Amino acid sequence: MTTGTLITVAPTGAESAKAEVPALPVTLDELLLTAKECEALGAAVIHVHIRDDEAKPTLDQGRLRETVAALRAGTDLIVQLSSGGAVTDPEAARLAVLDAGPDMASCTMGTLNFGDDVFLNRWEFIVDLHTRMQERGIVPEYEIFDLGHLTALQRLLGKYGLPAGGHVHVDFVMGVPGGMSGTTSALVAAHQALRDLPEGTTFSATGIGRSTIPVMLASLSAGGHLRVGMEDTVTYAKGRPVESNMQLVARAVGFAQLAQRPPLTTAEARDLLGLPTTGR
Ligand code: KMH
Ligand code: ZN
Repeated sequence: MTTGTLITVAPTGAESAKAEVPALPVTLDELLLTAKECEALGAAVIHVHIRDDEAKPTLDQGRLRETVAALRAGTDLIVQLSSGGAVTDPEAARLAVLDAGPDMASCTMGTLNFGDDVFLNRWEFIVDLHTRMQERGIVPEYEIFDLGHLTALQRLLGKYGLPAGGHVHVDFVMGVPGGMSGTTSALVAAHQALRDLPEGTTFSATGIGRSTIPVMLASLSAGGHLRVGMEDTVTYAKGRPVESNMQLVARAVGFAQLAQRPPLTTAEARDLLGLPTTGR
């Protein structure tokens, strides 16, 4: 049965510079305001990267904890911290993200070229992330940048068991130079490959840059969920910079409603993802 649509907002990311994208939320106040407004529009999950006082990406433990606490106090959103960080972040700092006690954390399922950089995700590192999340009751979102990442996920679950909560949720991140393309045919291929994962596995999809709209439409039509936000897209339409994350969430909500799959509430999203009914 097709359900409503889980909408995740990824408001900041690690790649865009505040100087080039002034609307990017980089301070805790900006992030919290964005979170509240996106929740009011229909987002249920927030995928969080944080910045330092110079607006540079950071995995500072104090800031991460403060951010989780502020989002919990100010919203009902499911808080998903990025364990991917920036391509320059060391593995130890990426693992330590879990110490901030989020509801969820991302877990990228393999190494890939990432534009001109390399996003390194060694097998042993993936195993560490997965098993530590199991031990701590943190629900992973497995980030799938390429088809082979689904094969790696099948291997991971076969060897180390299901994630906390017992439900498997993946996110297809499409259109990164070095990963799968942001096209309907790539989404169909990834969707078909889910057959090899546990029954009931759910997926979201996001298309980087101009692939955002084709990926959204393809995901909705295939029964998938949506991730949108300025981490992935800073241009709303040709020649029009994104004004705010709310603009992107509002568009996703409109598309979901057109598909007669309205946004899931945070309570419904918790149920779907195998999270406890209320936050920590
Ligand atoms: N910033 C990318 C290198 C994640 O959040 O887990 C990694 C990324 C994936 O954004
Ligand atoms: Zn991210």
